[in-house]
Amino acid sequence: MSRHSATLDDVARLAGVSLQTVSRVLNSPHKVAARTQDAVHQAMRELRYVPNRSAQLLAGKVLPAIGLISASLTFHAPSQIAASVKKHAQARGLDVVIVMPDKADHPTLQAALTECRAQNIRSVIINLPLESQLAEQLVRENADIHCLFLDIPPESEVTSLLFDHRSGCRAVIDHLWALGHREFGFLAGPESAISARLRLHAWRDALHRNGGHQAITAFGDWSASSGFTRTVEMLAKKPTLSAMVVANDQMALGVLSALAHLHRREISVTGYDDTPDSQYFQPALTTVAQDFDLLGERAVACLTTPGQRHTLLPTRLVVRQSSAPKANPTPRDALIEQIKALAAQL
Ligand code: IPT
Repeated sequence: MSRHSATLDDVARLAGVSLQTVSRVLNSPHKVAARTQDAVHQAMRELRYVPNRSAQLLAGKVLPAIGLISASLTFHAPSQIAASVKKHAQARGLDVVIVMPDKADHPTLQAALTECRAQNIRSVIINLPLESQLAEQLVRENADIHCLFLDIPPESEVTSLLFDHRSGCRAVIDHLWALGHREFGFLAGPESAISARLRLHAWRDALHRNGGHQAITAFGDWSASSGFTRTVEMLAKKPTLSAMVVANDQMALGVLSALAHLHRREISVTGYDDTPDSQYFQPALTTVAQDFDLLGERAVACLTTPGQRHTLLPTRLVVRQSSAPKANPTPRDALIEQIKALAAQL
């Protein structure tokens, strides 16, 4: 039997639609009903249809691909998000071109969008922390590209898909408060990151709402090593703190390690993200879950079938062993801690 490659005609015949519909599914899926898109993708999978990208590019066609302009994939959350976007795009017959800029300023982002345009991509997910003004400027200057933003202030006037940080942050503080904690260490993400800022403000709000005001703040860079270093510094400054509220699980990993080194395992720790590894931290991490698989699915759906402008996804507190009732120190313990703190300052 001869093994000829399936053509778009074959796909149309199997899906029971016209050739024009197939081409619309590939080039402007938002104009086609979701059921028809599914039938066409199903036929493509069955026939193992492979588009000839070079011919499409030469013909100046918009490719069945989306762009993902992402924060560094060395971080757990953006890499989970990229994996999810890839999975859900693939299920819709779409390729994903990932651009990972080293900066998030206007020229760098404009260059990333120009690169997408050069590859005939007209739908792009942007998972980089951007101020509203910059996001709005990019949308104005690239009207031919449909941009969806994942890390911008909620009030921005552009299409966004964000997690509800307020409920997650409040749940963490209320949980620790109910366990008797009153002296907090807030370990925020980098000051330039929108999500870090939002989380810090929401923790402070929730703390004040409970009538508390005892918190010291430090800023990490999302990495485990910054979690380790900041914890040592924060405890030297305030040895009596009993709970560390951390802006992501990766930094929380470093916090747990520092507390083990300092023999301060009685201090409660909470993270943020609930990446799949977090339940295997020692102790298993209490954290705020952001469902990155759902985020990827909704992001791809939003680009192929545009709907509402601002979507807020829920967050959920996951309680594990790293948060516990505040330990009541014996006077002797308290004295030892004071001596250690003094020694650390020498
Ligand atoms: C955000 C993560 O919560 C955080 O852990 C860090 O990885 C950051 O991304 C990197 O940019 S999630 C983002 C969609 C706000």
